[in-house]
Amino acid sequence: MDEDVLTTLKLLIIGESGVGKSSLLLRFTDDTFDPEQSATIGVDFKVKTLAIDGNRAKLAIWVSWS
Ligand SMILES: Nc1nc2c(ncn2[C@@H]2O[C@H](COP(=O)(O)OP(=O)(O)O)[C@@H](O)[C@H]2O)c(=O)[nH]1
Ligand SMILES: [Mg+2]
Repeated sequence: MDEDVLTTLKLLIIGESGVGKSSLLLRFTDDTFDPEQSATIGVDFKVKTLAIDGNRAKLAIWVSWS
């Protein structure tokens, strides 16, 4: 629930194409890896909420290229 969230942080993962940005994001948010994931279908945005010392922080994570 959003009212329980202490803060929302926006993160941007930047790097050259094919270095594993989308895979890193998918592993972090869903703990999965899809070896068939194509560049066009690749995940570019995910939200994950973490609990740290009893505080909930919402992470909004984008992927872009340099
Ligand atoms: N072996 C291996 N392949 C990976 C790993 N991470 C990503 N890949 C592969 O590297 C390619 C590029 O990954 P992708 O996440 O699409 O990179 P992006 O273009 O930076 O988003 C894909 O074929 C992935 O399956 C990894 O940790 N190990
Ligand atoms: Mg990608």
